[in-house]
Amino acid sequence: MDCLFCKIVAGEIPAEIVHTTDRTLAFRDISPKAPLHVLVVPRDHYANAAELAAADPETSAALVTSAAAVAAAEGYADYNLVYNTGAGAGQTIFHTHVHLLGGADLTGLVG
Ligand code: DGP
Repeated sequence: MDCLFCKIVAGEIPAEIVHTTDRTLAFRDISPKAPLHVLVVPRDHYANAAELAAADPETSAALVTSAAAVAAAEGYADYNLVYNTGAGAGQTIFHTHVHLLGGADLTGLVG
């Protein structure tokens, strides 16, 4: 399978990795949309967040706890987590990932 994030997990493509667990990898987005913009991915390949949650709820939860650990380490008490699901919603990489955004003002969008 030709998957960019599987290659980052495997160390075949470089990324600025900021946090790892046995289930997850977190690295900075190549095109940051906020002062803090990190992607947290499962080591195993699932196309989207719902597929991951159905197949492996522990790893699904681990994405959130990993994101919280990164936010805390980077000094962000407040942050947003975004899962794009489907091309129409802006998903471009079909290896599930959560966007951790800190310092972005999304309050007018969803709050
Ligand atoms: P999405 O649109 O939700 O599928 O988000 C994919 C994100 O992946 C997007 O914000 C840009 C980021 N991205 C794409 N290619 C690379 C890459 O090679 N390295 C890193 N670190 N991020 C990438």
